[in-house]
Amino acid sequence: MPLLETITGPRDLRDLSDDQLATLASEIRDLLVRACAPSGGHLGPNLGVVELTLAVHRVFDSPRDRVVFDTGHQAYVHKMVTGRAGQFDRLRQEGGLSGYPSQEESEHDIVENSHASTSLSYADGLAKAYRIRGEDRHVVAVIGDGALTGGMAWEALNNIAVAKDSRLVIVVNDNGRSYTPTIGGLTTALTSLRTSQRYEHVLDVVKKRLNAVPGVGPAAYDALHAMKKGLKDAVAPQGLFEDLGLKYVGPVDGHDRPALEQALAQAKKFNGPVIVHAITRKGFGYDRAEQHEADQFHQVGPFDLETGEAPSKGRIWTDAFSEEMVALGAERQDVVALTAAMMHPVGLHTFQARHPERTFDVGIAEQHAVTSAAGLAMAGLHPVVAIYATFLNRAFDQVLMDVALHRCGVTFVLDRAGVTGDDGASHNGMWDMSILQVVPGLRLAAPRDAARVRELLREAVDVDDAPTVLRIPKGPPPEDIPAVGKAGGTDVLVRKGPRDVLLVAVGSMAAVAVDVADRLGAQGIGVTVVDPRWVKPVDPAVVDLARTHRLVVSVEDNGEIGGCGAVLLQTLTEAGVTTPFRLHGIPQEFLGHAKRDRILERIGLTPQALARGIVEAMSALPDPAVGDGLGGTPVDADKTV
Ligand SMILES: Cc1ncc(C[n+]2csc(CCOP(=O)(O)OP(=O)(O)O)c2C)c(N)n1
Repeated sequence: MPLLETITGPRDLRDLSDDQLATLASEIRDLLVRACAPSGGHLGPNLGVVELTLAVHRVFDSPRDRVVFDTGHQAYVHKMVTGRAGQFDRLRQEGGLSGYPSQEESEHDIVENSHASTSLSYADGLAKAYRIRGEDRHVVAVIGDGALTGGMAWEALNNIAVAKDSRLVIVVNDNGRSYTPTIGGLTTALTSLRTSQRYEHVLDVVKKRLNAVPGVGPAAYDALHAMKKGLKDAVAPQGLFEDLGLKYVGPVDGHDRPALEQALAQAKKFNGPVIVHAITRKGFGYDRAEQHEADQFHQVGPFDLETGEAPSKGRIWTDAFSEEMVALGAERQDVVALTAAMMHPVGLHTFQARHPERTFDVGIAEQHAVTSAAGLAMAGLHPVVAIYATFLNRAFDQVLMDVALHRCGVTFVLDRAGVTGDDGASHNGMWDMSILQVVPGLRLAAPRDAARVRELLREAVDVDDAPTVLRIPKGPPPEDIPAVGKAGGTDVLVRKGPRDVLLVAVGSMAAVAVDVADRLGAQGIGVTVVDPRWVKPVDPAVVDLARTHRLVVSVEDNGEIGGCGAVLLQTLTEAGVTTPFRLHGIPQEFLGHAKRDRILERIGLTPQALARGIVEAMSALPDPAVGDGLGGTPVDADKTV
C-alpha cells in the first residue's frame, strides 16, 4: 500500500524513517502531477514545498499549532498530509477539494483568502491572542518571496519585530519567483543571502554534521549556537531582517528536510518571532516544470500526463488587450504599462518585449502600482495599470484619493472580471463595478467582445484628466457582436418588434442578452438590446430608451449591490422614469469554486433563466392600452432608436 494512504493526519508523519519520508515525498509529487493534469492547478509551487511542508508538520503540532499559508496556492501538500490525499481526484472541481485552504474542509486550514501578503498579519494576531489567552501554541506562517514583496507583509514585520513574546515562526519560502522571477530590492537582498559564497560553505558544514548525527542532538546544538551568535555573521552580510530586530535562521536548503527540521525545531524553542529562510526550487522534482522557462508551471491548465502538452487555450479576451497595447505603444511614446507580478497573465509581456523601459512590474504591490501610476501621469505619461479585477480591491483608496481626486489620466485594465470560477470565492472579479461606482469622475467601460476591447482601450487612453477603467473577463471572447444602431454613445445590438423590453447588457453579458432576445422574439415579445459600452457615467440615451419601453432589464456579471443595474435604477428614479425594472447580477455572496458556466447557471445568468424570468415579468404587467402605447410602427432593425 502506498505510504501516503496511511497518513490520516500530521502525527502519522512523526514515526516515519528518513527513507520512508523520502518515499512519501516522491509519492506526494506523483500525486501532485496526476491531480493537476486533468483540472489544472498550482503545480510548480506545490512541487517546491514538499519537504518544507513535511518538515513544518513534523516539527509543529497542527491544528494545535496553527499553520498559515500566504496566498494559499501552495497548500496542496498540506492538504495531503492532513487527511485529504484521497480527494485529489476532484481537485478544484465543484463539490471537490478547493485549490486553496478551506475552513470547511479541515480544522488544519485557517486562512482561505487567496489574496497575497496577508499571512504575517493573520499570524501576528493569532500569536498575540494565544499569548493573551495563555494558550501554549505556536503560529507558523509560510510566505513566498513573491508575497513578501507586498506592503502588508512589511507592515506586519514591523509589528512582529517588537512583539517579542509572540510564538511566531515565519518560514520564507524563497524560490526567487512569483509567476516569473520576483523583482525589486528585496529580491536583490534575498539573492545576496542565497548566493553568498560563504553560504555554500556553511550549508556543506551543516550537512556534514547532520549526516554524522542521526536525528537531532548535537546538530541541534550547533544550529542553536549559530542562531544565538547570529548566523548572519557566520553566513552572509544580510541584516535585512535583523536590522528590523527579527531573529533569522538560514538560509536553509528547503529540499533538505532534516536540515529544515533542525532549523524549525530551533526556531520553535526560541519562543519569540523568528524567520527561517528556506531556499526552494519551484517545480522541484518534475523536469517539465523545472525547465518551463515562462513560469515553471506556476499555474497550469489541464495537460496530458504522458506528453506534458497542454491543449491550446485558443484566443482569450486578454489577447485583444495585449495586441492593442503593442500597437498603442508603437504609436504613443507616453503610454507606459504597470503590472503587479502578473506580466504574462494580464498580457503585458508582449508590450514589455518591445518597450522594456516603459514597462514596470512592481511586485505584488497593487496599492503602490496605482499611486505610482498617479505619479507617472502627473509627470506627463499615460499609465495603463493591468491587474486582476479582484486585486483592485486592495487599492481602492489609491484609485479614489491618489488618482481620481488628482484627476490623473490613468487607465486601469481589470482582467478576469466577472465570475472566474475554479479559483473560488476570492478570485471572482465581482466587486469592481460596485466599488468604482462611488469614485467621482471615473469612467468605466465594459467591452462586449474583442473588437470593443480594442476600441474602448483607445478611447480610455485618450482621457487624460480622469481615471478610466476597462474590465475584461476570463476565457474566450464571443464572436464580435456588431451594433445595428446607435443611441447616444450606446450601441444598439437588437431592435425587434414593439418596445416591450429594454435589455441593458453590460460587457460579456451582451452575448447572453442577444440570445435572450431571440428567445423573447420567439414568444412574440418585442426587445431592444443595448450595450452602453461606457457604463459609468450612465448614458442619458439609456434613460430615454427606458422611458419608452414597458420593462427595463439590466444584466451584468458583477455583484448586484451597487453595480451598474443599481446605479441605472437610481438614475431612472431620479429622472422620473417609472418603467418597471428587473436587475440581474451576481448575488452578493462568496461563491464556492466550480466552472464558470456552472456558476452562471447556478445564479441564473444564462439565456434560458433570464428569458424565463422576463416572460413571467411581462405577463404580470398590465396590458398596454393600444399597440405598444408609443404610436408609430414597430420595426425590425431600427437604426435610429
Ligand atoms: C494581492 C494579490 N496579487 C496578485 C496575486 C496573484 N498571485 C498568486 S500567487 C503569486 C506569486 C506568489 O509568489 P510567491 O509568494 O513567491 O509564491 P510561490 O508561488 O513562488 O511559491 C501571485 C502574484 C495574488 N494572489 N494576490
